[in-house]
Amino acid sequence: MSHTNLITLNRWLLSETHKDLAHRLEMANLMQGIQLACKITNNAIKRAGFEQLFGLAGITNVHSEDVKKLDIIANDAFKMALKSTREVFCMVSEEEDSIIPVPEGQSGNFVITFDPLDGSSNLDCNVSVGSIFGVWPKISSDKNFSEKDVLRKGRDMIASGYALYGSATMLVLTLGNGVFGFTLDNTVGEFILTHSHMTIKHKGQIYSINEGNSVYWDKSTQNYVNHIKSNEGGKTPYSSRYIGSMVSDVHRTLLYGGIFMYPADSKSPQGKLRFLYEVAPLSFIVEQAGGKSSDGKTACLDLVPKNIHQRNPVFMGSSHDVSLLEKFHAEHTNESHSK
Ligand code: AHM
Ligand code: MG
Repeated sequence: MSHTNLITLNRWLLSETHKDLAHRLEMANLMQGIQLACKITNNAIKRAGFEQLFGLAGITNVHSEDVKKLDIIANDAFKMALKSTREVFCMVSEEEDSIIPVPEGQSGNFVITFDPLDGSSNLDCNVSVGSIFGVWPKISSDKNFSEKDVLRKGRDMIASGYALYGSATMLVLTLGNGVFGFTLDNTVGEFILTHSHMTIKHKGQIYSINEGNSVYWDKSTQNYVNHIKSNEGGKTPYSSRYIGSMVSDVHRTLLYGGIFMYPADSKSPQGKLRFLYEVAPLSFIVEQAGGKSSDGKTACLDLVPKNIHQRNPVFMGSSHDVSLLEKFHAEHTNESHSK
């Protein structure tokens, strides 16, 4: 083993000095649950070929998407590992129709939203996928949760992060005080701090969007993408990279800079990605790394969802790139108003 600085995620959580001890203990305990769910999911993915875990489960979810066997394994792992921490008040999962209750006597102070296995269309061909989570403090003072505990601004989040099941397994996390990346060392079964204070470049050179949808895009998205691809005035055209797993595309954007986009278009008028467990948690990470995340006009963290599975258009990444995209959107809006 050749680590020079062995800080495990557990130790790092307990030494987060900007919070009081009680909060640190609650958060460390909650994160134990999240780490455990990520390790179970990681193992299931790595062993899927031997244990017939690839393929469909034969049911559809609330979004009318085909559910894969691994989606169910990951969802159960998150629900069980989180409930058993006794720190969770209620949960929202991409895979469940309604808010998930926690039995009385086992409930705690945090509201958790998660996408247990994001990018699952990529699973069967061995392309990187991930898990995403957001953490909010509960609002209801009594034992029963209500929608007001979950239909809230992204800015109310106190932690968020993702696990990336790639060539290495990583957990990237913010507690509102910067972004930190931990890599799973399989030899000891621990997430070890490998990426301190992750920051995103002010301007990148990569754009990431499903270009197959370009016939459905509005003029502002079309003009913006044409602009960054052009070599007018001697500028270097941006490179295109699109994995189709949001966690992987956002992780690359965080490390290399650029912009990740899933716009609204005439086929998906609200975009595709869901606010509570995809857009908001990753927007928190990107902002904490010094980048920007916007729906084209408003910072995503300032949006308030109307239902738990609400979708939102999203543009996130280097602040220069996202600001320029917003300019194209504003010009397009002004043009359509003046017609
Ligand atoms: P999923 O949570 O059901 O896997 O769907 C979300 C995924 C994102 O990871 C990714 O950015 C997007 O869907 C890709 O969608 P598309 O295939 O339309 O480009
Ligand atoms: Mg998803």
